[in-house]
Amino acid sequence: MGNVVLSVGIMNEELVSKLMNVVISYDTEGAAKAAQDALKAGVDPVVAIEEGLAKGVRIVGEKFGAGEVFLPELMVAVEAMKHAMTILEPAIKEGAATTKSLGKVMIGTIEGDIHDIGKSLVSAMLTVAGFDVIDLGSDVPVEKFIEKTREVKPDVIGMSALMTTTMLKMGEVIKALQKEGLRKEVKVIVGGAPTSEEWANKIGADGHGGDAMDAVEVMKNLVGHERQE
Ligand code: B1M
Repeated sequence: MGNVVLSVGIMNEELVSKLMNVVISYDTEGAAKAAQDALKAGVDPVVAIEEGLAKGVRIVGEKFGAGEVFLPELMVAVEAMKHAMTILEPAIKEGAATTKSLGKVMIGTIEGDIHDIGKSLVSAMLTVAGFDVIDLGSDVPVEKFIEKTREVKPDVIGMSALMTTTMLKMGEVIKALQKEGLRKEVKVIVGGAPTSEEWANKIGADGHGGDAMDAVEVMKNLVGHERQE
């Protein structure tokens, strides 16, 4: 019995590695099949994304940062990831909670920044957890966050930034919320690779999410809904 469990575990590990490898090897054609195989074998789609696809894209990203690969290659790696995501993301959303909404979250990647993969994963996980999510997309101007806050009246605003240059805009949104008298009505959480707990404190945000799972827990705490299990 123990052996059976172990072999299933190993098979899953192989399928997750396969997902990392389709990205690293720019295999856009094999990506959807690798995602389907993983789902068929019962791999959690969030694990498939975080431990497979995202790991692969970060490895290519490191090579890009080191000048070993160039933007067109990074873009093909992203394309492979996105092919697989079209299979995995709906599988995440199938598990969405149908009970009473935990609250309204408005989320977007900050102005000047087009990185939206992590933000979309956070959106999907929040939907699954039972939040109503208004996703503003990427490259969202400071003014749009303000305008939409007035219109949508979210409980929480989530901002994502992947670049050290664009993360500065997060502070501008918070200042603008203060200036417009909206800050007290809404909680603010920030996330994305260059951000941190310290950064969140520095700019006066209410919380920081390290990854998609963490973001869900932080949001639940912010709106006063601890997980009831
Ligand atoms: Co770009 N890029 N990129 N890129 N890219 C980075 C960020 C970089 C670190 C790569 C590097 O140099 N090593 C670097 C930034 C350097 C810096 O800031 N100092 C960089 C650069 C420089 C650029 C360009 C400027 C390159 C160029 O044009 N010369 C350009 C930027 C254009 C722009 O935005 N104006 C650019 C373009 C691109 C692509 C288009 C090719 C593509 C983006 C495609 C897309 O998103 N649609 C891309 C990619 C893929 C990356 C890397 C490789 C991977 C990002 C990613 O998708 N990760 C990235 C390197 C890296 O991050 N290591 C890099 C997978 C994703 C699941 O993880 O986004 O971290 P992540 O999200 C996580 C957490 O961060 C967290 O949860 C998510 C899930 O666990 N999280 C939140 C994210 N948002 C959150 C919000 C929350 C809570 C948690 O609450 C609200």
